[in-house]
Amino acid sequence: DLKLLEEKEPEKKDIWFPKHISDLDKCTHLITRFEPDLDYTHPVSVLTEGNFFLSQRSDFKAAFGFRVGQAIPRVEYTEEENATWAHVYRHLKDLFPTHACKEHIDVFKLLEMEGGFCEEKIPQLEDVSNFLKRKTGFQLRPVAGLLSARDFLASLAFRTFQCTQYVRHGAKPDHSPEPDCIHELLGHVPMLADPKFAQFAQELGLATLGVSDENIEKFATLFWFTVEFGLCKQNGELRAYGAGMLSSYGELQNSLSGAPTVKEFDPMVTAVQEYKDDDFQPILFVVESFEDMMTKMRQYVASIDREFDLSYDPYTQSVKILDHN
Ligand code: HBI
Ligand code: FE
Repeated sequence: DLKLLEEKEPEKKDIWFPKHISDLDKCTHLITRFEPDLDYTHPVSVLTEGNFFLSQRSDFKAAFGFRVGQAIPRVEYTEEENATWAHVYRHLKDLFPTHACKEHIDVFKLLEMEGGFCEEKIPQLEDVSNFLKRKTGFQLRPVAGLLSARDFLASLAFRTFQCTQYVRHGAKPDHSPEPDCIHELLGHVPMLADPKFAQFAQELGLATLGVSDENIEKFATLFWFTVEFGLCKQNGELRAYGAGMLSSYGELQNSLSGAPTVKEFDPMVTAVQEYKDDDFQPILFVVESFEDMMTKMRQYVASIDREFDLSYDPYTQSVKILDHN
């Protein structure tokens, strides 16, 4: 049976993937209707059809022209945008002490002391990126929208987080149909400033380099149920560490309400769990600890038949391919 044979093929070396951090300039494949070569001088009404939340024209230009190593251009957010941020920030801060994991709570305090976080204004990505670099070596890179899972995951291998810079529309402050900077800043950034979590995110990224589309989909699903919607156990209680929860009042409250079915994280099972993103998550996975999550993920990664091994060299910010036939 041809299909079965194909499925057993080990991962080949001929799928292109970034080898050096500067190769991330080529990992900008958007899966929205926005393409880098699209003329962004088109009237906003054309570009934003079905994307009502897109309001910052300048951010798109910044993201399209961005090259590794450049400073992230500063954005002048409107009063309305800052008000949207303040609304979300205020409400979530009430829930964090009882719902967020310890790591998120600890880093959030630091972000307010030294990372430029405050209720009144949306922090600038450049300042936040510099904060992250000091904590874990992660950095932000501006991106114009939803990227392909392959490109998005590959950037994690280089401790780079592709981060949107625009803000959801103020008419629906509690909901964003696609990631916006409120989601990235309140949900992802605090976790990426935690050393153990940063290590997990990078290893997940490294595991995806050069794998088949089928495996990319599995890793994207693992990403979904960990980085986006993961729960952990701390002091005998459930706590949220997933950015999709930590950046949404409704989702965060719902996640610990008893409503979702909570299953034990098991990469083999989790990787093929179906999910949707149009309502509160009905199924969540819980990890015993970040160490436990890492151990299980490493076992899963080892089970994937990639034709080569990789090692990451932090001095040169590049990956080396180690052949093992
Ligand atoms: N692109 N900009 C951006 N932000 C994300 O959070 C994101 C993405 N592309 C894919 C993705 N997340 C995940 O759903 C997984 O497919 C990796
Ligand atoms: Fe996200």
